Amino acid sequence: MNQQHQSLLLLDSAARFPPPQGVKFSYGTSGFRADASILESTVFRVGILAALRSIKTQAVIGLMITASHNHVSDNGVKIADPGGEIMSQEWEPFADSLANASDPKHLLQLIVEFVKKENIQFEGGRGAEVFLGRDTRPSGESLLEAAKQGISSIVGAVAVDMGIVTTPQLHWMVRATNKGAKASEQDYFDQLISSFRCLVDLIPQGDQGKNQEKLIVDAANGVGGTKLEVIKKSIHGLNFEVRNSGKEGVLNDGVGADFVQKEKVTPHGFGPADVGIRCASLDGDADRLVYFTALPNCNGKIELVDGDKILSLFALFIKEQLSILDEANNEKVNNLYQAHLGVVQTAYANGASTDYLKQTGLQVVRTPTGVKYLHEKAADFDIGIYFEANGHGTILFSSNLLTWLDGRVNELGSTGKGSEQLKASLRLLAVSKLINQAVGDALSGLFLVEAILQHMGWSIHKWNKLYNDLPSRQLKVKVVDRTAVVTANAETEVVSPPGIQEAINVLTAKYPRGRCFIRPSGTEDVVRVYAEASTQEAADDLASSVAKLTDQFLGSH
Ligand code: NG1
Ligand code: ZN
Repeated sequence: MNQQHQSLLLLDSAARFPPPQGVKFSYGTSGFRADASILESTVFRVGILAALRSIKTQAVIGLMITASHNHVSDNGVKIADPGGEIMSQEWEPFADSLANASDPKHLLQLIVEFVKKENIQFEGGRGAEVFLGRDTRPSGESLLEAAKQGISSIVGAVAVDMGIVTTPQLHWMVRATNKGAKASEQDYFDQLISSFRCLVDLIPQGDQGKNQEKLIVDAANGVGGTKLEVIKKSIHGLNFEVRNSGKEGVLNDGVGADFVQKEKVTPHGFGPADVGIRCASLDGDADRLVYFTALPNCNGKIELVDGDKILSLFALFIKEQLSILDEANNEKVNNLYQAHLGVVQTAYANGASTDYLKQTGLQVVRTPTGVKYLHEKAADFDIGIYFEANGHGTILFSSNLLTWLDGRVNELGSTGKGSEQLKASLRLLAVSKLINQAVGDALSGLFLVEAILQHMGWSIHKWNKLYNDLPSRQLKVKVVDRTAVVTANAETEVVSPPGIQEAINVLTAKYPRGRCFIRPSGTEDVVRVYAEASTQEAADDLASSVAKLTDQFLGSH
């Protein structure tokens, strides 16, 4: 390639996307997020980054335009790596410096240096290919155009527009394409529907068809609603209704998983007629899922079934299947495989859920907040289940285990023996196909929850009684510089500024079952305070006194 031509192309296109003055962008917990009106230059530059990453990895890369559960006037952009997982942290500093480069010349210089440092080879290999997706935000259209311009300012790079998709769909498409599998949206739907069917067909005789009461899904007026309507046309064995599907009503405004989880009240569009019914909420880009049921005579108050409880349900089901296989292991010594099952949580997981999981004998690991940490840790297990309390999570299966399960199915299927083991193997394989292996996915999570509830013959009430959540409270504190808060030990301890952790400890010790921590948000310019205790009043009290403390130490605006 002609280097001069490439440089001129970059300079020329970058000049059309000047960065806003006085704004500092940071590739946070989930990419860049800001008010949509100031994001064009950032999205353009992430387009360049995506193309470079595609050349470097010699694979298809994803670029998703979404601000998830945030306000409709916000938007954001993030990258999906070749396996569909979120972008490697190694490239985050480059993303930050690209987004903050002051002018085209500076931008070009950064790119030239980085290409050299990373030894990105423009010649010889395949050209860059980037899949683009966006959620339903009106600003998505022009930001998508900016991304396309960024991509095409790398010579030979190709952008493929996947249209309006959920975040997990785009990640799934990238992963499937790079694995050489079928990767269209219809293929995604087909895989989801057929693996759900498989799980329902494997429900023990007698329990089939139980728990068939209607499910109502609040789709946050986002992209998940439209997709669910499509699935509804072809899925059997599930009776559900979609509300807040986005035809009217504002995205994430009084609706959706984030609202329901934080406010603990029913979303708009739900009323007294829905009391007691099993309900689910997605967030705006359908990568978070929570369940709830409205309480009688309580003005919209709900019983919340959060990500921790979804995790617990998944863990129980998988553990049950593994113990069926373990029994077989005991009989057939020559076919041993000790599958290592682990669950991964963050400090936001309700303390009662962690206790419960440990009591059932599961290995529980804690990581800092952020999908990148959870996902990475979960990948260490044969089956790693991770969830954030807010409803983002999935189950990862190791390829070793999947190969072993395939072998079991072939063997057991041909001898016709061991039908329980055969069923358990088939169930695990179906879960691995149903649940998104790239990233947390509200749609696949929802169908797995529904299949397991049918399998167990459980109502949402029975499920919710697995354990009782400890009351908790989350607060945000605006400070001058949130990066002044430095944490350790999976964000449960503050190491800087000095003295604050000791003060938090003193306050926390006053409350029975008290637990409290603060950390800088990766997606908002705030410090978050989390507190839990044996009563709601105590949790509220603890949270507000630690918020005050944070304000004293870090100074408010
Ligand atoms: P930050 O803003 O870093 O707390 C929030 C969520 C994360 C994760 C990201 C991505 C909480 C407390 N934090 O991150 O769990 O979901 O957004 O959207 O819910
Ligand atoms: Zn989301």
